[in-house]
Amino acid sequence: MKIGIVCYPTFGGSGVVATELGLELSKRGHEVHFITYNQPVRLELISNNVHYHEVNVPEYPLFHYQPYELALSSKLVDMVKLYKIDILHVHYAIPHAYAAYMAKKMLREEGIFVPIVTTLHGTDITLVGNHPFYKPAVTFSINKSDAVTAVSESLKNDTLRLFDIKREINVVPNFIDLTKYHDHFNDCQRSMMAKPEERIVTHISNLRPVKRVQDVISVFYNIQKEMPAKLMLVGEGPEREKVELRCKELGIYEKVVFLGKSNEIDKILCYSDLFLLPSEAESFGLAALEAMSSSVPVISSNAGGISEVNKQGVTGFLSNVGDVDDMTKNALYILKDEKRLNTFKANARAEAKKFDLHTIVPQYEAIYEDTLTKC
Ligand code: GMT
Repeated sequence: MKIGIVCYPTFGGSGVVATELGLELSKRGHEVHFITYNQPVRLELISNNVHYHEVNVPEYPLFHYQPYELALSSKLVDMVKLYKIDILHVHYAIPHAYAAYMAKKMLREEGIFVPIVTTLHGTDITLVGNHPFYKPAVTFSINKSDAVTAVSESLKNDTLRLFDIKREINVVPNFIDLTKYHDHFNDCQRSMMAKPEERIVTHISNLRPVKRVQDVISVFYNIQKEMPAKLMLVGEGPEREKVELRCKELGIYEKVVFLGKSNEIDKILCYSDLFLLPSEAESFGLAALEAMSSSVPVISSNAGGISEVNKQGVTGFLSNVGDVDDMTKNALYILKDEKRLNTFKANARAEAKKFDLHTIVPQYEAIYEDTLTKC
């Protein structure tokens, strides 16, 4: 198949999933066209089967807001015609599903039919899309998609609860390339990051308020009072400054390593002992799955779809949002006993195997085939 993928090309989970999906589809013989405003961060290799088409939005002073949806739908029309793309798979409803629908209508005028698969990722439903300013357009474009998928049961239920959806929503969970996350990395540079007796705790996110990074700091503060420990904070975002300040106030700045945005998540996770994800909302928690693939147990909140990934008492523990004391108690329970820590590590890796890309990607292929047959 010739598949057009639209996504946010940034470090966010939806862009990562879309990119990894496109790369795997190309390996499986499909021709994949990424259509987005920048080269996706995890897209390192452009090959015969993987193409990248940049959406340019010319700046015009009259516009207070540059019309990205217009530029995207025009680009989609051009690329579908030029490369004879069979199907468009858009990740994140806003504004991708809307732009794809407009492209589909324009192409229809020329006798070309291209179906649209929309994958809902989380904040496009729970935070942004639900805003009254966007809701009618989001509802419309989901209903007008030829197939809709959500990355967890929880997100599917949220979508049905918050929007008037007349389409079936298929749950296709996020996936992981297990070969990229080895539990015994050859060049795992633990000794460069911490002393042998220190436990390494890690948090990876876009440091937005929804991630509750302050809870990460509180839990880590409590942990390091009980045992030697280091915190790896990976990612950039609006909370960073406040978090740095708090670390200084608490006197733990020396124990926190701010690693910024990184393309080497696997290397950081290979020396981590525990992953913290206390989010306010999380449709899936791809970062938790990445941690588990590296044999890192997870201490998380029980928001949204996290419980579909992190299994209570098996791969880690889940607490109510904001319950820092419970998270601390659970973290110490795992970290204080070497044997127990190793059991949780092994369980985390075993559970992650359920999300192997070789199991999940064929589910998307089946949806494409089914959609093409039905339309
Ligand atoms: O977590 C974010 O803020 C980024 C966001 C995105 O759109 O990239 O992540 C969402 O999609 C990920 C991939 O499907 C999910 O793993 C995240 O749980 C989801 N984030 C939220 O629901 C807050």
